[in-house]
Amino acid sequence: MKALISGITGQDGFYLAKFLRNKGYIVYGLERRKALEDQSVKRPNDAIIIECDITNYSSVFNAMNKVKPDEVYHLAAQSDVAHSFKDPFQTLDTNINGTLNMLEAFRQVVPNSKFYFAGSSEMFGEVYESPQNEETPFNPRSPYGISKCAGFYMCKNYRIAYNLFICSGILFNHESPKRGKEFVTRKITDGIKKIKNKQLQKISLGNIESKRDWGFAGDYVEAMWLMLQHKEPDDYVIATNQTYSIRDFLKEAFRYIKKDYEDHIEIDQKYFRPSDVVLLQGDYSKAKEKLGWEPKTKFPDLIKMMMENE
Ligand code: NDP
Ligand code: GDR
Repeated sequence: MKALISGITGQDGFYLAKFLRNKGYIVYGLERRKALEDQSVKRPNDAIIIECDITNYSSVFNAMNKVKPDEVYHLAAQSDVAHSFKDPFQTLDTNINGTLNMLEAFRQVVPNSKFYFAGSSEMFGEVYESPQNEETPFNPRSPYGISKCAGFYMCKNYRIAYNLFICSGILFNHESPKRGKEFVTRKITDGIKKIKNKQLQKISLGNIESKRDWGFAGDYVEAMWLMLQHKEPDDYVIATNQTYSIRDFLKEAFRYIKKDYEDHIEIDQKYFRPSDVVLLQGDYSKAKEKLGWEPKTKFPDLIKMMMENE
């Protein structure tokens, strides 16, 4: 079996490539060109890399045609919600046109294969109900959330119109030691390491009252794969059904250096978003029932894993 992953250099690409290699897949990954080789890139060394920018259709078509994958995992995106307010144009271009390029190349080259799209709990935005499930209406609150809604509906339309095997995962926040430092959990664990090493006095943060449903990336990539093994293509919420504030995360993480978080953080307006998502909590019952998937890693275990890595 051949799998093609876009976004192989990201957190999920790392865990998914490892997971699929362990299942015996030949794994190909799309990577856009970088001027300088970045030593910190987390690319797994067991994937075959193809240079491709997903915003360029001919580049995506050529990659699809070269690999002719059995399964496509479309993870590449401008995934930083805060950044999406600063550069909505690039966010929409990458996340909407990039997804359309992937879908169209898939339809043209390997219409009998299977396609996974990385949807997001940010599509629920200002939530209409809690917990959120597959029936909860979307109400996005950022250019990023809007771009993921567009990708989600495009996938659904390709599935229905052309009878293709396309699934969207509506994944809630998932973290790991590989999480980018622009996201709040890794920013905190990295900051705590620096405080311990006396390289930093205080971590500057924005809204620490917002609540997220945090899981472990390693658990969530299995759900992506399971969706493509099911007999019918469908969309699934992947979450833990537990929600915690950033403040809860701070309290738990600071225990590892036996310090009070309140002495080591400062609130800076520059980290507040023009509009933020207040609360997310995902009901993963459908994934449990149809895919037999459940999260394995609990909130304190996730923080332990991230702190021990730091
Ligand atoms: P990351 O930000 O860690 O990785 C994003 C990946 O997309 C990187 O490999 C990046 O490459 C690549 N990429 C961005 N733009 C392009 C482009 N134009 N051409 C080719 N590649 C590009 O994200 P995650 O691994 O955390 O998330 C994976 C996917 O899941 C994303 O779509 C994200 O939006 C979505 N998601 C993530 C959740 C989470 O909590 N982690 C939750 C829900 C959805 P480069 O290294 O060059 O920047
Ligand atoms: P999110 O993750 O926006 O949920 O998107 P992020 O970690 O960026 O923010 C979570 C919450 O923390 C608040 N916050 C801060 N966030 C950041 N990044 N930096 C700070 O200093 C800070 N202070 C407070 C934010 O306001 C927010 O409320 C992630 C991404 O992986 C998306 O790609 C994915 O789709 C969603 O999760 C589900």
